[in-house]
Amino acid sequence: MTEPIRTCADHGPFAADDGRCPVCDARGARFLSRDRRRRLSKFVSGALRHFPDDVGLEVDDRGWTDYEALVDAARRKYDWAEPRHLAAVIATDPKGRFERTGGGDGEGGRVRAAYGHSVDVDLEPTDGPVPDELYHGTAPENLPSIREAGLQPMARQHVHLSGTREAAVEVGSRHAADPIVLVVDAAAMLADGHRIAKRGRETYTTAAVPPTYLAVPSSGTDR
Ligand code: HQG
Repeated sequence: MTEPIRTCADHGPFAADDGRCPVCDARGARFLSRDRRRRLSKFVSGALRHFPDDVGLEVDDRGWTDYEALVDAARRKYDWAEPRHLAAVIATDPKGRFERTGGGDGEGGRVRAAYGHSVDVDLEPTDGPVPDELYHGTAPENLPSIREAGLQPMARQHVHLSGTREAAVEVGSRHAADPIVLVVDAAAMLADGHRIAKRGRETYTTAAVPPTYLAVPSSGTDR
């Protein structure tokens, strides 16, 4: 569940379920409601991953866009959106969805989505450690096709995998009330020369997962 963003006088914006600054434990002041945080985050994700052109952004081949241009685009969409709100949404994202370079609290620098793109970008490889086992949450109705073709990127550029079962259940529940978790033999994929990159805090991407690396339940109820 998305927490509202609060701000600490000494340590700036944070999101925590107890409303207390993770650094000094002071009670934070209200900064951005849960609903506005969710709306801004969805807008930024969509703009950077899927429809930069539609909102007047230019994304380079590494996925970066001008931070100020993103602020302008957000303000065109939501008249209440201030630069400091956008900065806080980016900085406190729980999944590390966004990367920002340069610039400070409200201004300057560049920003990109760490993963999830459907637009054609070429993110540099990462050398973060990859666990031996990864997970993918999906809808039961996708199983026959996944058994046949493996995991395909579908509308995105890459297949997205999770580091934990719990995270995969959450991803899958975007697609179905009764999601299925598939186990991916990441160690075998790497040993065979497939590339897997860690992106954001808990997401791993790869070009595709052939069926041989997948443990797929035999039916939707067999979990
Ligand atoms: C399925 C979120 C039939 C696949 C998440 C999934 C993730 C197949 C759907 C990120 C298939 C695509 C991406 C095949 C794959 N036959 N169905 N051969 N291969 N599929 O939304 O992984 O919160 O594009 O199982 O956390 O659900 O937005 O991918 O159900 O990291 O930051 O096709 O988005 O991140 O759906 O989610 P999606 P996803 P954020």
